[in-house]
This record gives sequence, structure tokens and C-alpha cells, in this order.
Amino acid sequence: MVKAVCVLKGTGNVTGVVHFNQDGGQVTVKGTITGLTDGLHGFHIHAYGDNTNGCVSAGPHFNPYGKTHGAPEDDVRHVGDLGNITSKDGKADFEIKDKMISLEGPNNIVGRTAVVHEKEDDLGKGGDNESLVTGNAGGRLACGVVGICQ
Ligand SMILES: [Cu+2]
Ligand SMILES: [Zn+2]
Repeated sequence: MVKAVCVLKGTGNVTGVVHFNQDGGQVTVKGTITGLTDGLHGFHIHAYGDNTNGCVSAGPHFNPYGKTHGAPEDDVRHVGDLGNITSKDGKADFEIKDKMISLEGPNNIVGRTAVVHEKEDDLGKGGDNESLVTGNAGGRLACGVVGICQ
């Protein structure tokens, strides 16, 4: 089984660790992120493993097929669209099972950046142009490059 991990950091007090385990055509994404305001926060894989100028250097959502932004369960979505995570009492414990991201092949997210956002991702249903690009999820609070582990 291929496994990867990502440590998220930013300029504020949001930090976290996210594990990715591939099992056949599905990847389980399991993580804990602390320091978020309570409620929903967009969580995506962005295209580049570059954090030289902070999380903004990671570029747009990972989108190898040139689709518009969507929900994880949509056929039309960016590969990197993992939806929202929910924080409660300053802590987000989450588990996402996704059939589009992969730890190998064309949809490989290894070497790319996981980002948690300031606001809720509207999943492409916000009715404006930005919704179809970023889901209006706002600023990038913390991020980290996804790397292979044992
Ligand atoms: Cu994002
Ligand atoms: Zn997207």
C-alpha cells in the first residue's frame, strides 16, 4: 500500500498533519488540523510543491484535465477538490475517501501541496466565476507538500 504524509503550516497558528493511504483505486485522507475557526474550511490539493512565498506559491487547484471547480462527488471537478473539513472547538479531525486523487499515475498528488482555507468551499455552486475556480474559499491558512512515507 502506498502511503504519503503532509505537515501543514502557515503564517498563523493553524497547523496539522494529514495522512494519505492508497488502497486500490481509493485514497483515504485522514488528518487533524488545529487552530481553525469553528465551521467549514475548504481543503484542496494545489498544483505545485512550491512554498517559497508561502502557500500562494502552490498555485491553483491540481487540475490535469482542465475542468472547472466542483465537489468531491462531482464528475466535473479538479482532481485536487477534496471539499470541506469541519472544525469544532478549535480542532478538525477528518477522514475523506476519494477515488480521483492517487499516489501514483496521472492523478498523483505526491510532490504537490495540500492547503486548508480561511472559508467554506462553495463547491462550484456559488453562482459566480470565482466559484468555478476556487470555490470562494478565501485565504490559504496553512499548507504543506505531500511526500511518500513508509
Ligand atoms: Cu485550496
Ligand atoms: Zn478546485
